[in-house]
Amino acid sequence: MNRIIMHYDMDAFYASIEIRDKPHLKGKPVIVGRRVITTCNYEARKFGLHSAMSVVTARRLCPQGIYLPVDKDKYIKEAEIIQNLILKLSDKTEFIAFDEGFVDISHLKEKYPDINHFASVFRNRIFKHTGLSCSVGIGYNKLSAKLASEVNKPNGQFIIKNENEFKDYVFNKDIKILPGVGKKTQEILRQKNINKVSDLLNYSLLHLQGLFGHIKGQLLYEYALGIDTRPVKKDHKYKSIGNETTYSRPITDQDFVYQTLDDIFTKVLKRMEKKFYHAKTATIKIRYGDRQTFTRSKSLKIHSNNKQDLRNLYLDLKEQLIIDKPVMLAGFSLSNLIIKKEEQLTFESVPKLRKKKTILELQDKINHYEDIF
Ligand code: TTP
Ligand code: MG
Repeated sequence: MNRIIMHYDMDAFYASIEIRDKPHLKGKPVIVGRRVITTCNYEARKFGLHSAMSVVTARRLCPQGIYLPVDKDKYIKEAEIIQNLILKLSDKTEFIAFDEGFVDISHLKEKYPDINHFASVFRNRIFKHTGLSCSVGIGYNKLSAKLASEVNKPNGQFIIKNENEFKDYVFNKDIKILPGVGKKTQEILRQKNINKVSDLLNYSLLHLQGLFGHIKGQLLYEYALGIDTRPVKKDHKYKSIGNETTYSRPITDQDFVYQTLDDIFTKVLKRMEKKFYHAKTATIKIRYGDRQTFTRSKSLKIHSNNKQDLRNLYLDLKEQLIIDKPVMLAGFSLSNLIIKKEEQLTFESVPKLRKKKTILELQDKINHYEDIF
């Protein structure tokens, strides 16, 4: 393999954290989410439960399940621990979700000639540090790595070494296995009798481009052949810091909604400070009872961590809110973030800051790979 790419994905991430912290839940169906399921463990999935299902339906299918609220702050902290561990292995990492990412491990070829062994070492190491299991796929590009990590999920690993192995594993699978093939694309493909990945190759590149446009048509054609030249992008920046509250009943009291937003704003600001972030853009979001969503964003000219700047931005957005019907959800976020650490350092504050190494700081600092893996 020229490139060796690993894709990792934590198993039933939020639910696994809850079970780790409440060991008496082990072996029971555990569901995380309030109105809809955010995630559930594999025991709960046996009852047909899955993310995005309403909790009302879930309770009907699995009344004996343990239903827990979402504790996002806790999960974010856990994600940071995992990401920091992975950054010790390679800084060529791309975190595509809280619990999932690609790592270019080509440089480890000599140290770990047996890739299967490496995958076990990696998974054991994550488990040792966090008490959580993950699934790993290793491939010759991002596509093969991502598909490989699904094969033996949960708590498993799989390797796709080259295009021939890709063909063996992927050709007979349903087209929905390919990234970018959502419901709409599937509909168009199935009308053309393209159901399996190999069926895509009954059509020419030009034909697929005619159906899906130049870029997507080419992508589908290449994916079907196992070709994927996308690099692992080093993008460790959190895209935003924010929070949303979903009410258990529709709220008509405007002041109550304002209070929720004020609370969220205060918390967001605290997290910003903790991480030495400077933000440029603020976004406010309301979802009404009729599922209509109202969002407004506003940006500063330059990044800032000045509380008053950010508060003014927030107040401007709050003024634009129209609360003329019941509200189901209220949210606020700061995005367009950068990290700046030129805060006045006193001698006393230095050791304290050192402890607060974040992913972003590590990204800048790691120029050698620790020998922990
Ligand atoms: P996933 O990796 O999609 O799911 P998972 O880790 O729970 O389960 P799996 O074993 O299949 O990987 O998502 C990671 C976490 O992100 C998940 O624990 C909950 C959260 N999440 C959401 O907040 N919203 C969503 O729509 C989904 C799918 C997940
Ligand atoms: Mg996962």
